[in-house]
Amino acid sequence: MSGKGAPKLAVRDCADLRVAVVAASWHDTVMDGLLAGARRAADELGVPEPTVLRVPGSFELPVAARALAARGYDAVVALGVVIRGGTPHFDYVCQGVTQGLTQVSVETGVPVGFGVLTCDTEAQAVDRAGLPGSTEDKGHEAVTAAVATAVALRDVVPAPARTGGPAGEATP
Ligand code: DLZ
Repeated sequence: MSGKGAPKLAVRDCADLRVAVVAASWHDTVMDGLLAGARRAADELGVPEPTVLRVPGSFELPVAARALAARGYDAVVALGVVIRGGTPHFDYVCQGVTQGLTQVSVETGVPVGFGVLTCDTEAQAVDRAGLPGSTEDKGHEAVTAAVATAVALRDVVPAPARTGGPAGEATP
């Protein structure tokens, strides 16, 4: 994916939204950039400072996202970076995290921002991590997209109807 064609999102009336970030721990420098971008986006949007939950690797992101989505957060953002190695492991981790996060979002009705970089090289990841010299800022993008989606959903579907219970309580 090229990143060309990204929308300029104007997100309004989100100051009361609660945002949680789940972040993997592999690849320190890139993760620092993604987390900083996520916090910067929350600050620019005017949402309260996000809760941040660290997990070991990207494969653990879905279960953490699921737990937070069930605890009343209006938007959850997943951050991670997976770098291709010499075995098919990369494909399994990427597939697991992508499908897992999609499932969390669809099953709970809570938007999950996808800030997981899946790259061939570390240089590609650095270029997308919102670091000095990076061309893209995927942590920032993921928070903005999740909050924009939460606002869009709130405007058309009141929370209890969306979740089937008290705010944030996901019912199967
Ligand atoms: C095992 C593994 C490898 C090889 N590479 C990465 C990576 O590039 N990025 C990442 O977030 N996690 C990696 N992991 C760890 C897995 O995500 C997971 O934490 C372990 O398989 C334990 O479940």
